Amino acid sequence: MKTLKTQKKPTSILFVLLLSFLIPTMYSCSKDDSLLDDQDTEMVDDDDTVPEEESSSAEEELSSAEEEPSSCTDPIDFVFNEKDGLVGIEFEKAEFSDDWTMKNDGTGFSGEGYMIWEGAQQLHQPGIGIATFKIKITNSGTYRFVWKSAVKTGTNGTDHNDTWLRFADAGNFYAKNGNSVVYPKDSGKTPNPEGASKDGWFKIYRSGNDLDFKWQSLTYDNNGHEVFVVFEEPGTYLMEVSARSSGHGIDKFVLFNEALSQEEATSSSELSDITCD
Ligand SMILES: [Ca+2]
Repeated sequence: MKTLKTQKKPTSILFVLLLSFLIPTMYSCSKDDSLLDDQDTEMVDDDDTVPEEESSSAEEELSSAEEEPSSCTDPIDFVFNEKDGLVGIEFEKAEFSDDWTMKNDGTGFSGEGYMIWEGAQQLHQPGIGIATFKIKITNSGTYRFVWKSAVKTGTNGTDHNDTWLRFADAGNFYAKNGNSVVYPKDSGKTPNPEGASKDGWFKIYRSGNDLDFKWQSLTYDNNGHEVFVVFEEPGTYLMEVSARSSGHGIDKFVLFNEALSQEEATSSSELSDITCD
């Protein structure tokens, strides 16, 4: 019995000790929980991990936003997007080789400058010093082509005033003056213009002794025909330019649906959005 008593006594002491420990602990736990809640709330604000996730997703957004333009820095990848029947492109926005040079003297140009051919004249041979523009057409139809160019060599408006142009994959590429319609030589279509034309290329000239930049694109010698291209369905089409006259400076060009006027097309300072392949 004595032994039992002595055995019971430590147990009840332990129980009391346990209770005395548990009660305040339980109380303080619930209190601590609420404190912890408060701390957690604060820690959400201060905790690095949560904002880090936010900042990493923000970084991803930023980098993906940066990727698009950064992957779009090489002119060879540029695709120019037609909108509302209008395409407007600074001519210098292409990949140029050989003897094409960008210049920015004077005030008659827009964008970064204008391109000028400083190599040998190619009066009878298109396809030298080719530059290409990929043009994405959403609104199919017949578009007129006009560029803004200047005579930068000499003082005669009939020299150093032209460059070759071709739309090889469009549904039609022709020039028109009143009822007269002509097609490039070697395109398989007739009639063809007087003056230089070869392998589907038109010679595109400006005329007049007002040598500074102006909007004018004609073909057919001494019988100015305006230039048209037919995009029969939505898609991406290739426009090619190649050197002809040295000293012919080209600043910008527009392609506009025939429902628009040249004035409407050339007075717009809006440039076609550039995307990449
Ligand atoms: Ca320009």
